[in-house]
Amino acid sequence: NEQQYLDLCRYILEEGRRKEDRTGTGTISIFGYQMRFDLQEGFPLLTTKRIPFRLIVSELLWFLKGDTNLRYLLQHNNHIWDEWGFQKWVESAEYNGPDMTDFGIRSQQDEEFNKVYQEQLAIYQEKVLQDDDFAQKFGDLGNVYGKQWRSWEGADGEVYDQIQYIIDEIKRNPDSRRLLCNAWSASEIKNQQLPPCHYAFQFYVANGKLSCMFNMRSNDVFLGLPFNIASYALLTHLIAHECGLEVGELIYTGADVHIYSNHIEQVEKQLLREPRELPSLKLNEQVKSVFDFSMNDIELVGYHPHGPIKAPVAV
Ligand code: THF
Repeated sequence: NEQQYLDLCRYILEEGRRKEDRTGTGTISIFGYQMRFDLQEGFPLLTTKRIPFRLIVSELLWFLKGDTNLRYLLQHNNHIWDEWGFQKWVESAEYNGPDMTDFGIRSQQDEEFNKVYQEQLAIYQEKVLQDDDFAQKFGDLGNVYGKQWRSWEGADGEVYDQIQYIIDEIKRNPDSRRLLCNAWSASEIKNQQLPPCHYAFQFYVANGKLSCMFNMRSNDVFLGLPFNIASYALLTHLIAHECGLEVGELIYTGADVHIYSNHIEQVEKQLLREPRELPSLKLNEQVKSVFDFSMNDIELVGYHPHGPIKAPVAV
């Protein structure tokens, strides 16, 4: 199971081509890759480095609420999206603090600047948490995942809940080939702080088991991919739970699959480690609806990973 992830890392290190990217960091990249995880073998969370599972849970619950505002994530001590909200704030006309141009790159290269940046980021986080108006204006990432999943605005002016449709349809017509959610909207790109990386996913029911395939246009293999695999595995478990199904396979399809040039040492370090037994997932049996789960209803059992490996995120 986990070996597939390590094989992908090795393959990119060997075959990847150097490519510059939007963030200015530089990557080595391949195009087109697929992996299959049998969810019956255990929950696919990496054991060769510690992944903070609670961040995956709170991010998925945030998507499922249809929320696109950072406030919920900050309330749950989840900071994986902070940089994108902060970027919106410092690029706005109302920001008049110290210059934050290219803060992602500069904070890694210039220690003096990093201090000022950390101060500004802390002020921003505090305002999103405390100030309702500020949070509405600058804490929102635009029409990102939560919005597209739960309240897609159709050209007909109607609002569509794609997740509710999938759940209803699985119960009504499990053989359907339309159990699909699409987050990519040509007309919304300009309103999104970051256009969706995992842009579509589809479910499939056979032999009483629910499988899921998700597609990524662009994938940060060291930081993002372990989160993405675990997140879609969790979503598959939640929907299977509500629909009275077992879990089947999780299938990943990636397009531009890359390792950032400042993650290579970390990947090499991780490749020296032996995978351990996978954990398993325990859901609170009392909760039925996918939309009623909270943090305490979702528990990981038997997770004994190697230590964490830190790396900077490219913005
Ligand atoms: N942009 C980039 N460059 N990489 C991504 O993975 C990424 N994401 C989301 C949006 N844009 C992206 C955000 N998801 C981490 C994990 C997932 C993220 C962003 C950051 C991260 O830093 N993880 C750390 C732990 C962080 C912590 O403890 O707070 C780790 O070590 O795993 C792709 O979905």
